Amino acid sequence: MASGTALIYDDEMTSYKLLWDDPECDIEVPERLLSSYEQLKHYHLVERCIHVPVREGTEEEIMLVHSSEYLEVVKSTQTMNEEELQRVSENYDAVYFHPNTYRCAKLAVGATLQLVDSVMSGKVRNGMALVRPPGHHSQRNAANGFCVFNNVAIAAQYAKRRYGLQRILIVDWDVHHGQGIQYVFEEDPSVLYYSWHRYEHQQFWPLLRESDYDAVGQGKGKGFNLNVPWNKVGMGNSDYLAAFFHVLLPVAFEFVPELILVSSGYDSGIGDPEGQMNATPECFAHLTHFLMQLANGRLCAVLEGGYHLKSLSESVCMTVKTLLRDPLPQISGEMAPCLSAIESIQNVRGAHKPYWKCLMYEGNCSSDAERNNFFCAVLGFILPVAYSYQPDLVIIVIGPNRSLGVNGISLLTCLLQGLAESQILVVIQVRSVEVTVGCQHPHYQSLTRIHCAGRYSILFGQFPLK
Ligand code: X5A
Ligand code: ZN
Repeated sequence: MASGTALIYDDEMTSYKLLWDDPECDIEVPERLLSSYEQLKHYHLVERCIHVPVREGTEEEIMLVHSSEYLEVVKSTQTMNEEELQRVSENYDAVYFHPNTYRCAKLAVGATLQLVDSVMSGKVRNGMALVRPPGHHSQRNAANGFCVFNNVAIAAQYAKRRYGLQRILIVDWDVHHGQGIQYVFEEDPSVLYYSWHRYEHQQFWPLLRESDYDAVGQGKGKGFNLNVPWNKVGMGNSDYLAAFFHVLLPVAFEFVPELILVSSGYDSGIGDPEGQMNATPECFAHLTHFLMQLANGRLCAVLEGGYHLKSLSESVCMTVKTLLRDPLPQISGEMAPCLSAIESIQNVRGAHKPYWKCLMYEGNCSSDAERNNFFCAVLGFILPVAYSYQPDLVIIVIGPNRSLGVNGISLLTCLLQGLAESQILVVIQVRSVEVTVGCQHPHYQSLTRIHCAGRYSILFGQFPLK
């Protein structure tokens, strides 16, 4: 299996900026990329990644999502003067154009496709593309919300065509609703789109009715659009984890994606002026870690928003560090989700009940297959309890009458690896399943078996399970 993490960045994507006064757009600055890359260098993460060069996306690739008419409009901005640029920008909501915008937008598409190719060809296991302009708001015929071409939507269409993929998961953890992505895949059951977003009962930009939890997809795509609208600001680590445990992860494990694209915006992080949320950079490590357990680890993170330079760059580092499989940092703070978050989560689960087995039998797991039972217990109970307890050590005991196979034990252990800074101890019945377990603790690293008592032995060793 492929190993290694791709990092895609080119400073040419810092070559455009806002040229006039516009208080709505002035947060989208070149320093967003520069400071993220600087911070990656600071933590020596750049040198641990595999550098993949950017390229321009071709017109054909851009037209996987956009119309030729719109492409021509964007192209025409290359040679415009400031006054003309301002006039084109006014045709769209929260957008500015610069003479270099078109070139950078093509590079952002190309960078994203280079990342998909690196992962799909097996050159790397996963990776991140640091791009500007972002993409998830842009639409077939329109730029929107700082976005020009829909990098992630184009990447999903491209991956379907080029690699014949049948199931792609898009996780949009940016604080805004990626309505552009929703529109492209609304009727498409081969792309599962998940977005959480500041909503405030439709009082927050982009102020759309269709960002609510009841937009579940249309036609054949019913059930493949998951919106978690946040109706209050101040959502934090526990709210985001609860949305993962109770909405995204159960559905994603049932969906069985072949590739994950992350619309990786960090305006959902603490300090961001747009989001007004509280999730700390460590939270993004855990979100990344959970997604890495799907699609054979094939994950492409593509930058979207993020406007607090420090919060943004620390969160980018957490994401890349996790992709590189470093031990996870402990997650801090109150671990109970707030009432408003619980309400949103219950609403999405209710709206999606008809489409997903994992949501069908609430509180009654016994009626379906073993597999469903297992996810039900792990995501609905074990992980939430474990995360709220914040242990220093995790001990997994597997009893004699279990129905779990080695894959289940392996997944359970992987999902619990975000706890106790990856110090995990597995107690397992002798002679039933051969398991080796990883432990980052310096005392245990070299040990393979430290204790054998009665019917159980305690094993330590290299991770992951073989
Ligand atoms: C990519 C992104 C936000 C636009 C906000 C406009 N766009 N008020 O975060
Ligand atoms: Zn955003």
